[in-house]
Amino acid sequence: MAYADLREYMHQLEAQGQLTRIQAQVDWNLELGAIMRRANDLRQPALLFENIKGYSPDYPVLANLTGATKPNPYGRLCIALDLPVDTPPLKIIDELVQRFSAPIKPVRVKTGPCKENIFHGDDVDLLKFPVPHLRELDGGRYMGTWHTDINRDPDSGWVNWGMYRHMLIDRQTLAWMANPGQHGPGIYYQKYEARGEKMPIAVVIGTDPACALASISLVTPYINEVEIAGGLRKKPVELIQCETSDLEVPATAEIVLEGEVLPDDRQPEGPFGEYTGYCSSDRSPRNVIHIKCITHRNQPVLTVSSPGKPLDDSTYVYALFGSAALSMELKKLGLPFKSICLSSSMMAVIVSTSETYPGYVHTLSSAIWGTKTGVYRPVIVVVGEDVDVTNMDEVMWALTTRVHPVRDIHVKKRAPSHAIFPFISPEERKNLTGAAVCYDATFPFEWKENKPKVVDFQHAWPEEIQRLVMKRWSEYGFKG
Ligand SMILES: Cc1cc2nc3c(=O)[nH]c(=O)nc-3n(C[C@H](O)[C@H](O)[C@H](O)COP(=O)(O)O)c2cc1C
Ligand SMILES: [Mn+2]
Repeated sequence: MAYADLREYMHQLEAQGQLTRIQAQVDWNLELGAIMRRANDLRQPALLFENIKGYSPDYPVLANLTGATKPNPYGRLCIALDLPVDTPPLKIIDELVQRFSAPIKPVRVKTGPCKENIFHGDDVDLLKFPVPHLRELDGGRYMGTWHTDINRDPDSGWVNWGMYRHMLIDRQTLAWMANPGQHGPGIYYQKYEARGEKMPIAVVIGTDPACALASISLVTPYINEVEIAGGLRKKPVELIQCETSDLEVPATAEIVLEGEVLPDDRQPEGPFGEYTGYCSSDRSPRNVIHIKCITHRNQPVLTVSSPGKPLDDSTYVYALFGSAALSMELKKLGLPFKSICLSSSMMAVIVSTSETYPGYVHTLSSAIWGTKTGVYRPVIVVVGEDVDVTNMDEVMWALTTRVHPVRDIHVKKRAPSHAIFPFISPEERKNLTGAAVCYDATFPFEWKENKPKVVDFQHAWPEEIQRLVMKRWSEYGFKG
């Protein structure tokens, strides 16, 4: 079932006991963020803040949309994707691969609820929305934390959707954390700024879940994420034209900010809590979006997420999308592997495979580091096919029992580094050089039949005994 808009998803969450309405008055300054984090840590439902200090109830905030649930942390993501709430992560990754492989083109509409209110020029006021200051460490109020940034490659038909954080600078200006390796920023730096031109951009907040999720899908360049969103929801996204540019936005969005990024225009942005679980990047001059026009629905719902230490409310979900994208890239290269999963903090890639030739682990890890999704993953762990890449107990067991400290730790010096990596030195942070490591947690190829034998139910008894025991399980008196 495709959700027509954010509100349908909200209603579905509520119907499944996955939405809490908070009617008590809450301060947007730190209190809201603290409630979000604690509710997430306690695996509480998504939160609809209906009474924010200094704001009318007509301006609610929806938080923890994909926050961790129990017992399956991915329960709300499952609802967003219309999957059974107990779908395990590897099944979700498989489903994502299938839906990414079946993109659906959008359709155009002439009218839509996102145009219920339209403000131009001096009437543009971002402060009319209850934008939260989430954590004390954050450099300001963040208005883009669960949204879609839309920009167009001027030389081709490519329209990119990405989610890049925005700090509020003033009532008409947002900062833009535009990391050069990302697609939207890449289009800007390589095309618009290089030519001294300003770039139209639309910041779309509060869409049906597929649109926000497509914006973090990590798919390869020249793919229009709007088609990925169509594939995710199994129905075309309805797009409507912006008021001040030829960009198109989802017609049912809650809030649309239409703006421009000017060349060589920077203002201080950050710091902000990040997916690594730390606040590592400095306050630095970053790109700026000048908002020319706001359109919004009546009673617009502002969506908010708060990245941080795993499991946070959003980036551990982002890891599954990265896993699906990476899996597709390795399959395209014809490299055999069983499963792949980015760890929840996105710093590690865990991949299971059986070695097809001596040194295959190097082929696989080099290929991962050669993709956009893999380039900034400083840790790769290669495990045998018997290890579940999503089960950290099993991964740790393989790491501590199969990695020979001298033979199996392969360090890549001066690997590309992201400014937000917590472990790099101040010098490395300046140069954006760091290091990466591949842990080969497989036994050497040449050991062949002499590999140590695993002692668990599947490996330590003959199959007929396993079958017999499973068949007679209830006869022994077991209930589960
Ligand atoms: C909550 C959240 C915040 C994010 N913020 C940023 C950001 O500020 N800058 C950035 O480059 N990527 C950020 N990302 C990651 C990108 O959205 C993600 O890499 C996406 O694939 C980018 O789109 P692109 O591949 O089309 O560039 C964020 C992801 C999430 C889930
Ligand atoms: Mn992209």
